Amino acid sequence: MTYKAPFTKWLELDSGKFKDPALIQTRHLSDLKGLFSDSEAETSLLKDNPLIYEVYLAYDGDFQEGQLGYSTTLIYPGKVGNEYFFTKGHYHAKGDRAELYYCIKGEGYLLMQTPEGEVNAQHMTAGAGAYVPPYWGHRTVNTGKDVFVFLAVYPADAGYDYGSIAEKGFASILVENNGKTELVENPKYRA
Ligand code: M6P
Ligand code: ZN
Repeated sequence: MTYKAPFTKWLELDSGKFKDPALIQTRHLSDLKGLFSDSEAETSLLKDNPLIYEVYLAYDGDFQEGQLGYSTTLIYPGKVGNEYFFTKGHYHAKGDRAELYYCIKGEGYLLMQTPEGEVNAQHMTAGAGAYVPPYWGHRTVNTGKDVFVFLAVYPADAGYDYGSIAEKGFASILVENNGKTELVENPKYRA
C-alpha cells in the first residue's frame, strides 16, 4: 500500500486565491456564450468579453474515488442585461456525488435544480456552508457589488456534465428588478 502524503494549501483570505494553485481556470463571457437569457445584451457585451469568474484549484492529486477535490471560485460583480454574472453550472457526471460550498466573502446564491426542473436557491454570505445534495445541478451567482468568493469541496471522481445545462439552461435565473434581486423563470429554459 502506498499512502498519499498529507498536505496543506494556503488560501489568501483577502483575495480568495490559493497561493500555490494546481490550476487556475478563467472564464470570460465568450466561454458562457448562449447561457444568459438576454441574447442581445450578451452579444453587445461580447465586444468587451469581460472576465466573469476564475477557479483556483487547490487539489493536485488524482481523481480516483475516495479523494476530495477543492477549489475557490471568484465571481466578479456584473450583469448581462439585468441578469447577474454566474458560473456555467453543471451536474456531476457521477450524479450521486454531493458537494459543499463555503462562502468566504461577498454575496450571492447557490442555484440548484433537479433534472425534472425543481429549483432551489440558497443565499450565501461569508460563513454560509451550503450543501449540494446528490443529483442536483448547481450554478453560483454573484448578486452583490463586490467579488463573490466561495470554497468548494467535492468527491474528486464526481466529474462534470455541462451538456444538460448547455441544452436546457437553468429553470430559474437571478435578475435585478428596480434595484432588487429576484428569482424568476428563465424564458430560455427548455424543459
Ligand atoms: C466550484 C466547483 C468546481 C467548478 C467551479 C466552477 O469551484 O464546483 O468544481 O468547476 O465551481 O463551476 P463550473 O464548473 O460550473 O463552471
Ligand atoms: Zn459540482
